[in-house]
This record gives sequence, structure tokens and C-alpha cells, in this order.
Amino acid sequence: MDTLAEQPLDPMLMVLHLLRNDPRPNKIDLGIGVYRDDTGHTPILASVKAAERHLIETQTSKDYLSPEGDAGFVAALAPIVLGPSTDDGTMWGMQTPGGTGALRLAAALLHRTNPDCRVWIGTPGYVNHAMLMQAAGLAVIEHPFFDKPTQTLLFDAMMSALNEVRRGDAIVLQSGCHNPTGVEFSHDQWRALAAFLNERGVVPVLDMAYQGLGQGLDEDAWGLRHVLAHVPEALVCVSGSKNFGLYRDRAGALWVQGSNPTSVRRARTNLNLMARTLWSMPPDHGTAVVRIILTTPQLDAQWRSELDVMRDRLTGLRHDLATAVPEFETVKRQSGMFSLLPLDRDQVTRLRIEHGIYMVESGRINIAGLNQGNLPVFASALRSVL
Ligand code: PLP
Ligand code: TYF
Repeated sequence: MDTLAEQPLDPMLMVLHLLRNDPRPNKIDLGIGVYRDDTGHTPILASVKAAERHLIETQTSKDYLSPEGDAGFVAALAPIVLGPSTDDGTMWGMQTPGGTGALRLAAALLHRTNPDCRVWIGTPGYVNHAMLMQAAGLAVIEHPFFDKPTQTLLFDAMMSALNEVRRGDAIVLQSGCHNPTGVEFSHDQWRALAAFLNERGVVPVLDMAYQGLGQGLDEDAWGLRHVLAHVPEALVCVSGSKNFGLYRDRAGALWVQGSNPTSVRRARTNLNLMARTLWSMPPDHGTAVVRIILTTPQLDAQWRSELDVMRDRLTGLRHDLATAVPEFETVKRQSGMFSLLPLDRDQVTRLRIEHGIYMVESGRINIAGLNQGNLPVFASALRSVL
């Protein structure tokens, strides 16, 4: 191992590390993207607890399922993610270890389909996207997405950069609750983008990790579903980590859309093969819980109302922050868990050192880390560094 180079810590884990070593009792954690309630706790949903009890009482074996995982989970989640659809053999899905597993497997499929595929990723974006694509041997090209100082989505600059795409390239697109910016394409922008991808033969990798935490389950999936309806081939990567609060249980899914049932069947056999060399079989517990919730009407209703509570809390905090710090009123037009505040490295450092406030060095905050107690403290600290 002498030949290994030391690797830098993930910026997110760096924040965690600094936070844990800060003895100040009133430190504020706006770092890692997990949902928190008003007491700063990341709860287990009551619907999840109930489904877990049912699972423990009724599960009779822990025998392997298959590399495809729990087909009942995939079938139950499909209408929530994809909307009403007809089964004509052009869409097929499987279970993956979290949204990360779906992205990693999607990358492997892209590479197997076309080793020259280049993956376009908007900047700033989710840090792991580029790493996951590169891990599968794909080249990544960044395109403009968001301007932090002016808090604007750079649609024209993005489209003009994308003019360089080659047929067979791929693009990663987040549907709803963008990490790290909280901004979303308008319906017209999604329409223009879908038409462009179709015309230029670019494969969208649609990543949805926060469905229901922005505007609502259907609203957050609008862009994803619109793109699927307008391109022949696409990959859909979904995480149940946030909207079911199942983070460590690694509940995720990958769907492939193809232009005909034969190519989808081929993709399925290749995905099975590649899953075997990545994780062989996915973990069961989290996805079994999701399946039980979604197929039990009373638990399904309870989960939806728990999701409403999480979403309303995030929306409320965005309004409160915008009111308290009018310079940052754009946070109330953004949605989901994150905003990328127009702060520079020095300001982020001062907030940490002088005020015990932790966020990613880029200025990304986890809105859910705020609460009625710490929001005024955060607002006045922000004003003091502006
Ligand atoms: N995609 C985005 C945009 C994310 O922010 C995350 C992280 O939470 C993921 C995918 C991966 O989620 P998971 O924890 O389910 O692997
Ligand atoms: O962006 C976030 O905070 C979440 C959690 O390596 C996360 O997506 C971040 C980084 C990472 C793993 C999970």
C-alpha cells in the first residue's frame, strides 16, 4: 500500500469532523443533507416503525432474493416515481443499494453500451455524481447550471454549452429539490431540454433523491416524467433515503427506459451481471419496509402525511429565513433541503469559527438544520458577516 496517495476528505465529511470536535453547546449543524425535526433529531417515521414491526413478525427467511432485489418494492414505487404508465415492455426497474447504487449501476450500463459516452453534469452539482460516473470509466464534462452570486439558474449558458454534445452522450439531471442549489427548471425549460435531448440523441440520467420534499410527490417528478415521455432511452435513479428516512438502510431503485422491449431485456441481463460484480445482492430491510408501506393503505396514507409535515417544515423555514435576512430572500423561491448561499469561503469560515455555524464550504446549507430556536441566531450571524 506504499504506492497509495493520501486522499482528501469529502467536503461533507470534513464538516462533520469539525462539527463533532467543536465543544460549543449551541453550535448549529447545517452540513450533511439529512432531514431534521424541530429538535434537530433525524427521526424514524412512524409509518416506517409500523412497517418494521410487521416485517419482523411476518418475515420467515433471509434467503437471498436476487441481484434484482424485491420486485414488489419496485412495482409499488413505480407509480409514485413514474406516474401512471402502461406496461409495454419499454420500462423496467430493479432494486439498488440506495440512490448511489442506482447511479453507479447506471454509469456501468452507460459504459457497457457505449464506452465513448461522455457524461454532462451541471455545476455546481452533487459532488458524488462525477465520481460515480468516472468510477465506471466514463469521461465527465461540466456545463454551467447555477450562478451563486446572483442565485440564477443559467439555462441559456447551459444550453449553449450543450450544443457540443455528441450522439450517445449522457446527461445527469436532478428532478426536484436540486442538491446543492434548491433551484428547478421551469416547465418550459424542461420541455425545451427534453426536445433537445431527443433531437440530439443524448441519454438522460434522471436522479431523484428528494421526491416529495420540494413541491409534492407529483410536482417534484414532473420534469423526470416529462423527459421520459419525450426521449426513447433514459435511466432513472431514485433514493428512498430522504423521503422515507431510511438513509442507512440503503433503499434505492434504477429504471431503464428503452425504445423497444428487446433492448430493455438486454439491458436487464446486463444490469444483473454488473450488479453481481458490484454488490451481488442488494440489502433487503429498507426496501421491504417501503413495499409494506406502499401496499398497506393505512401506512401509505400515514407516510404521505409524514412527508407533508417534512415538506411544510422546510417551506416554512425558507420563508422565515427569507423574512429574517432579506438579502437572502431567494431561499424562499428555492425548494427541498438545500440552498447555496452567496457566501464566500471567508464568510463560511467566520460563521464556523465566530458563531459555531457549520455548512459546506461552498455555502450550501441544509435548511432542515434550522429551527425556531436557532434561526434568529443564524440570521444575525449571517448579517454580521455580510
Ligand atoms: N442523488 C443526490 C442528488 C443526492 O443528494 C444523494 C444523496 O443523498 C443521492 C443521490 C444518493 O442517495 P443515497 O443515500 O440513497 O445513496
Ligand atoms: O449531499 C448530502 O449532504 C447528502 C448526503 O459522500 C451525502 O447527499 C453527502 C456526501 C456523501 C454521502 C452522502
